[in-house]
Amino acid sequence: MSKQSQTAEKKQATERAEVGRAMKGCEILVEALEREGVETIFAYPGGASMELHQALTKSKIRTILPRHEQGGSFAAEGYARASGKAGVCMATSGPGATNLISAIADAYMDSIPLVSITGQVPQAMIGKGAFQETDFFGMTLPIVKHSYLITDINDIPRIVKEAFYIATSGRPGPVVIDFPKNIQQAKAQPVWPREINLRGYHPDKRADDLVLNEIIGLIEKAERPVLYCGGGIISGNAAEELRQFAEATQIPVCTTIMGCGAFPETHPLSLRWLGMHGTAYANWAVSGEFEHRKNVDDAMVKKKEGADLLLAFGVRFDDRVTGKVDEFCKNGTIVHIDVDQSEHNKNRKVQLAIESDIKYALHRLNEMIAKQPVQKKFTAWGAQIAEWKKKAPLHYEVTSEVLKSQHMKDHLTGKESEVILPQMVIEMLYELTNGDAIITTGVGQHQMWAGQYYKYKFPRQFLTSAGLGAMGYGYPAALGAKVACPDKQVVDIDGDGSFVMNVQELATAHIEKIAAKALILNNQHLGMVVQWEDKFYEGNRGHTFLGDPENRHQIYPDYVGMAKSFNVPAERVMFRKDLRAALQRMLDSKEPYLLDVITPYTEHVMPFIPAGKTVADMIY
Ligand SMILES: Cc1ncc(C[n+]2csc(CCOP(=O)(O)OP(=O)(O)O)c2C)c(N)n1
Ligand SMILES: [Mg+2]
Repeated sequence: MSKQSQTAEKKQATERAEVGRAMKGCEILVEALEREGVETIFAYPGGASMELHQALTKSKIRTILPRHEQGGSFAAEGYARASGKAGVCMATSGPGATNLISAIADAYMDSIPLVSITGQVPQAMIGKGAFQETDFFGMTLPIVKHSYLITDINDIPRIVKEAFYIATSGRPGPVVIDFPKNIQQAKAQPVWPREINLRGYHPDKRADDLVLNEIIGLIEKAERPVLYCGGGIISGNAAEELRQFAEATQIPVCTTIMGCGAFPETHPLSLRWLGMHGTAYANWAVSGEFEHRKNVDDAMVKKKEGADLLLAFGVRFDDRVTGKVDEFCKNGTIVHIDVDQSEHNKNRKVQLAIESDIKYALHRLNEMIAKQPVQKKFTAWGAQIAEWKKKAPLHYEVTSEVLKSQHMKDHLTGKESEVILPQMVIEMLYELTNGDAIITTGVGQHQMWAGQYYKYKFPRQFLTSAGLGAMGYGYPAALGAKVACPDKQVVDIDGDGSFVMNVQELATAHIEKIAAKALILNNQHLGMVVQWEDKFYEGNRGHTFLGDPENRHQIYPDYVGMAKSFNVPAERVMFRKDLRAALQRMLDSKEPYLLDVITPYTEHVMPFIPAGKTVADMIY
């Protein structure tokens, strides 16, 4: 473009823009947030961001004060995951900003639209080692979709508009806006742009009909097709299109953990989720059934073929899903549709890679199929899957391991039949909530059981830190989800280790009247690490006990006492006979509530494919 026409275009854009009254930089930023439709911000103040808080006090935006920036930023993510809108968090420079890093990394891994605003020291102090100065722009570069350091007050309206557009469009992700204090205090007349023009960023990708036709051709030729769907279906709002497509073609659907709820898990075509702790039948359907081998050096002996066509939609072949990637769907043709081209052939080489918005691709496929229905019937394949489902359902029982455990000796002598297994709690919660609650989790065994024993029926129902696996995510995320969906029952199914990492957010819940529930599956251990110790280190405990070693009879710490000190009602359950009524009291509560359920630490999450191993190494 010539310089002349560039100037003409700029002039035109300015003419189209709206000019506001003179205000301070901090006020411009807050008005820009309002213009983006932001209703809630999770923000913790400090020297470099108090100007922004002053501006927020005059805004209609609801400012929620978390008790730790990590809690605030996880809450913003929970809000984003539950609502589909961008979550917004804010912190001061230095330690406030660094406390946001886990959530930014989490949003990056799980493709969550998160806008993080940080105060920065005045421009003249940048690079001088000023009090509470960190190079937040530099520090977050590898974990953002995009970032800005504001250097000119006149850029604020454009930057905020771009930030929200980038965070929410295409493959969503986190955007950082670092905001020096002197610009917050300066004054200018904002120019509000009506549109944005980002050179080189065209997120609206659409597959062409030719390639979509090829998919239909592959389906007609296949004998054993499987849909493998991820979080992209949810962020792309394509769940309805997926259901139509699966029903029209009768192709069974497995999802990733990120994809839980993308396809109703109560549907006959659902294989639930696959991978390390996924269902045996989902893993077999994708990679085939093998004789279980005790030794990884033994040959893999195949019993039944898996998928000959894998339709990987909005999914990224994460290692917790694929295990040893060469053995993942080894003999199948793989079609990968993703809006982010950089995922194509990254972890797994595929035969057909298509860059497209998944909602568009599925919508168009459905139109084509409506005109010309798929002729192929997958009757034999359906029967094979039904057989696998029957052979290896998710299951649990009170094992002799549990009965012999220290847990029983410490707490249940003479009342052995009253022991509560974690899986029972989740199944009961599923029943009592009719499967309609929004569930958040910490990270560990409880997270996997929450995925297995609660069946997810709709998108944005299961909010979990999947790619990053950040303990402490559950309760703050539940607060964010409850703010986004006040009419929904929101329950954080948490571990004792994970919950205590952000326990301070009980204060936020009480003060802000956010009735999110915390259901702690308290095994007094870092259960998931214990499971690996049992499996790979002969049960040698490497700092995985969370209780008081000098008094094992006492549950430690006292979560009920802790909750009560925050004025959050709470109770503890040890015996099975008390569980149902206690869960009901928790669900009936109109305010936040903590239920501490004591469970044995001896349970292992099953099925289990050890990291980097194959479906032949699966225990189920
Ligand atoms: C912030 C963070 N630190 C450490 C880990 C490693 N880790 C993964 S699961 C786990 C145990 C979690 O214990 P708890 O929350 O009690 O859940 P449980 O497995 O007992 O259900 C640990 C330590 C992690 N995922 N995140
Ligand atoms: Mg635990």
